[in-house]
Amino acid sequence: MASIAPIACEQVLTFLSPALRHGQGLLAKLVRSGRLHCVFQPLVDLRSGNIHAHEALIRGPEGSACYAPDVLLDLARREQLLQEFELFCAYTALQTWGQLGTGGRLFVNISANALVQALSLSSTPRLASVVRSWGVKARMVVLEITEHERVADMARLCHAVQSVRAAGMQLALDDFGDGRSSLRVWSEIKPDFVKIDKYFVRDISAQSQNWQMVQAIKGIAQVFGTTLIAEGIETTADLQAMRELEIPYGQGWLLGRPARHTQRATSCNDGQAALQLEALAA
Ligand SMILES: [Ca+2]
Repeated sequence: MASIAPIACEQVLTFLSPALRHGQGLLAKLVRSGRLHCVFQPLVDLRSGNIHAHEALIRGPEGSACYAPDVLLDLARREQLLQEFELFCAYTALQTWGQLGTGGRLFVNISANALVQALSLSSTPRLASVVRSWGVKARMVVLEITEHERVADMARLCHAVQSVRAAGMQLALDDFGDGRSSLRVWSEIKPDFVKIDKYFVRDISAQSQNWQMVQAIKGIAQVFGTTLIAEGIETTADLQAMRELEIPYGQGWLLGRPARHTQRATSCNDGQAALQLEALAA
């Protein structure tokens, strides 16, 4: 499948800053050339084996040094385009999802600061109508809040969160427990989902302390009424542990790698291909 067509890229760029539209750095040029694309990684219901949603991830040109998202984010920082680039990635994810037409739930990454900026650039009704115009239902969108930097203004973030909910979208807190995703943000924005950082999930059966940490996170989730998602499930032992801990959703290479198309994951039920693509047609 081709990358985002240049004409579609133009549509996304009209929402963004002149700095990204006219910048002369490598990242700004990559963005304008339409050479970035999205891949989608499944999030799986660990009880039923159905695919619950996909997370959109940005990628640079294949085979280039700019393929990995961390490299792209570093370039964006150096060109002082970080928040603009994040918004470009979020819009690109939504637009690509609309083009795919699978209709399932989509998790889209965005930092707290970029979210605040997005809602200062565009009103909530306008954002909602743009998402609709790309063929994506707002109620099928979950914004994953990341914290690349400490949240500068919690009051503005809470206001932005209210706007997101008013537009019909849900919220998730990304990478909880990695040191950048804080309990304060959890308690302030009360996300629908919290993603437990892979640090606590990988090889958990050999790490009794991590087992206790995940149990503690479950306790917090019960207080706030939050649904948990385990990141980084890479082995059947990790999967078994998450099921024993009754974590409802999971993500990781065992369950499905990022791909340009939505896909069937194969390892949820001990190797049986039990995942149902019909789950995408929510
Ligand atoms: Ca994420």
